Amino acid sequence: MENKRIAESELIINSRGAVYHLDVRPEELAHTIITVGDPDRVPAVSKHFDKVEHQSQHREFVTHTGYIGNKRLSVVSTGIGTDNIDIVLNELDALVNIDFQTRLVKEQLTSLQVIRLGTSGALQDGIPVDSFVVSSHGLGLDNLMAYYAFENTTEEKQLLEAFRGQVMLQPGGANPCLFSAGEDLRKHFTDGFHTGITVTCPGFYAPQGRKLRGQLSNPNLIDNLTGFSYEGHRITNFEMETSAIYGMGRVLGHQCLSISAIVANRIRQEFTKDGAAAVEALIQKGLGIIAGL
Ligand code: R1P
Ligand code: URA
Repeated sequence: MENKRIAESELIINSRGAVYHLDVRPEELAHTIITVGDPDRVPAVSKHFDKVEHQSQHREFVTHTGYIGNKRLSVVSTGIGTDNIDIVLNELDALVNIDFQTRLVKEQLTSLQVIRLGTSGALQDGIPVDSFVVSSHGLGLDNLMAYYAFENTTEEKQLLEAFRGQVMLQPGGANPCLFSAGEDLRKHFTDGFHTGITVTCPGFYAPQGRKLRGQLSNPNLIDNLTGFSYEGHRITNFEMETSAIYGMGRVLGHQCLSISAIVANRIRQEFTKDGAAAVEALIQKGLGIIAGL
């Protein structure tokens, strides 16, 4: 493919030489990156660093870069939703794979490690609040990935076909997509984690089967998702970013993993008594593994 200069309108670099939305310069980013939804969770992660060498904030995107021992890490907040993941993953990729001087894609590409430490709602009775789930796959009920060209593996195609056969979505609704986790990362996160397919939704209320005053177009959504089963795979949880992180990782060539603290169990209709403690426990357990990667 021709390596064409990327115009100023397509990749926006500010007066500091930093990528527009994140306000981060290439040298300010580590190659192992923790993403969190909540900007306030960035200092909750970086307080465990031995040293913080960079801090920036623009809109909901807060970045801290530093070290645990010799391991250089960045923690970046994404805000909520897959539309934000489109921005964050493209800009993280640009920071390592596009030369900001020439605006050309680099000859030698870098594959980042991207690990989401988030919160989520469980869809199985046996996954209690305050436990942790590693997403074996992200199944998107939004439409971000419809805008990108990508290849699915045979296993992903089989899972998607089984999902389409078993789970009735409302007519004219989502065209589901599915991507697996980065296997090189996932193999490190087994002990003390539940594992399963994570459904990524384009909203928190009706898109996750929550009914307050608005009537649901698909009242059976939760039952259908909980009952899904294919060759030992089941759907474990709901949240709002994982499928886009995995999908963009596939498109751009990065290793991605999503891990969630379960703050709600939708089957038991229970909510954690201390969400901050659940997230802090996930951060500590996650960093213990990530620092050794
Ligand atoms: C909704 O409350 C938010 O919480 C979950 C969802 O994915 C969504 O972003 O993750 P975070 O706690 O990481 O933001
Ligand atoms: N985040 C979500 O998106 N859903 C939940 O139920 C809990 C956290």
